[in-house]
Order: sequence, then structure tokens, then C-alpha cells
Amino acid sequence: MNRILDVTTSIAATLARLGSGAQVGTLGARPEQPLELYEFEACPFCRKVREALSILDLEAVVYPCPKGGPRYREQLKARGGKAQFPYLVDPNTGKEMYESDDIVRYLFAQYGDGKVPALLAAGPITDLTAFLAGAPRPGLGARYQSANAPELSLELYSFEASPFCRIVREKLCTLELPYRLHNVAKGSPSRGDFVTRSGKMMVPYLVDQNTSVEMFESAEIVAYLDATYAA
Ligand SMILES: N[C@@H](CCC(=O)N[C@@H](CS)C(=O)NCC(=O)O)C(=O)O
Repeated sequence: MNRILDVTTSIAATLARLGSGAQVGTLGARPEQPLELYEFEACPFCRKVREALSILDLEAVVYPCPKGGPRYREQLKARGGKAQFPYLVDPNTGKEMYESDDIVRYLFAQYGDGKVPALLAAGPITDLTAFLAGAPRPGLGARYQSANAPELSLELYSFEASPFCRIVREKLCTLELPYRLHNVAKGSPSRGDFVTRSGKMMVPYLVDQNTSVEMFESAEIVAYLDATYAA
């Protein structure tokens, strides 16, 4: 896709959700271990959960489940009983669940102040706008593209409302590449450590321990992922 169109449609996705997931909210208890999320980028219900993770400044291991993907869809079916997304695993409490609204409520109760922000608590309006967020980018982050699985999970510094991060997440999803998601939305206490590591406050930032690569720039990250993992 032409770069200007790529970025413009990704900005439209953020605008459809009025920037939800750009800013950290009130934080509560912090988990010791990262959460785990089975999802795919184009799924509107999964977006709601990713926004909650950004607002609550939570880390997660993301298992992308694009349609036709051979690995994590099967893993989830064996684990939860059905291929329905999102599915959250919290190893800190032993809780595992389907249903985006239940997951969002659980996250704010467990790791926030118990109050779900209005943009995530508006029922059908939340669902409609989450659906509209995907409309400008039809099919992207939805279907599996044949890829070689990495030995180690990748890492992505990101926040949900960043249009540039979405472009990278779509590619990670399409290639079914698992990654540790480090959320660094505005106001995140993790930003200081991130800047110390990367040299500046900019996302997306990809870390690939399989190749010792660390890089900024969404278009370059997408090209790197295709060159390294696409079959
Ligand atoms: N009410 C559920 C709806 C979840 C749902 O319908 N997810 C779709 C993806 S957007 C799904 O899992 N489809 C099965 C598939 O993709 O194979 C929720 O809010 O979590």
C-alpha cells in the first residue's frame, strides 16, 4: 500500500475510537507476570482489550491468531474450547476468559480503579466505533500469511492509539509472530526505562532477540519482518 494511504487510514482507525488507548489512566495493583492475550488485529473486540491494556499500562504476551493461522488458533481451541477472540489469560490470578466486555471489566477491577472509561463502557457504541476503526483498513491484520516461526518471541514497544504501531501490529499478526507487548502510552511510568534503552521516546520500537535487531520506523519494521519471517 502507498505509504500516505497506509498512514492516513491508520490515523482514521485511531480517530474512530477518539484516541482511546493514547493515555494512561488511573493505575491500580501491578501484575508480577505479563498477561497473555489471544487476538487478531482486525478484530474490533480485541481492540477494546488492547486499548484497556494501554490505558492500564499492562504488559502482555500477544499470541496473534489470524484466520488460517496454524499455531495459536489451534492452541486456543485446545485451551479454551473454541476459536473466539479475544481470550485473556492472567497467570497472576489463574483467571482465563473470553468476551471482551468481561475482560475489560476484569482488567480495570484488577489493575485499575475499578471504573471502566466511558469510551470502553458505551456498549453498542463502543463496539460500533471499534468496528469502524477497522473499516479503513479492510483485511489487514486478519488473514495468515505463510511465515517461519521465530525461536524467541519478539518485543514491541507500542500503544494502541498510535497509527504507526497499528501498521506493525498488523504485520506481526499476519505472520503469526508472538510478541511481548510493552505499552508505553502517554503518562506511562515505563517511558523513562524505554528512553534509556532506545535513546528516544518514539514508537513503534521492535526488539528481535533472534537476530539482535532493535529498530524504530514502522515501514522499516514491516519490511524487516517480511524479509526475516515471511515464507
Ligand atoms: N462477544 C464477543 C465477540 C467476540 C467475537 O465475535 N470475535 C470474533 C472475531 S472479531 C471471533 O472470534 N471470530 C471467530 C474467528 O475469527 O474465527 C466479545 O466481545 O469478545
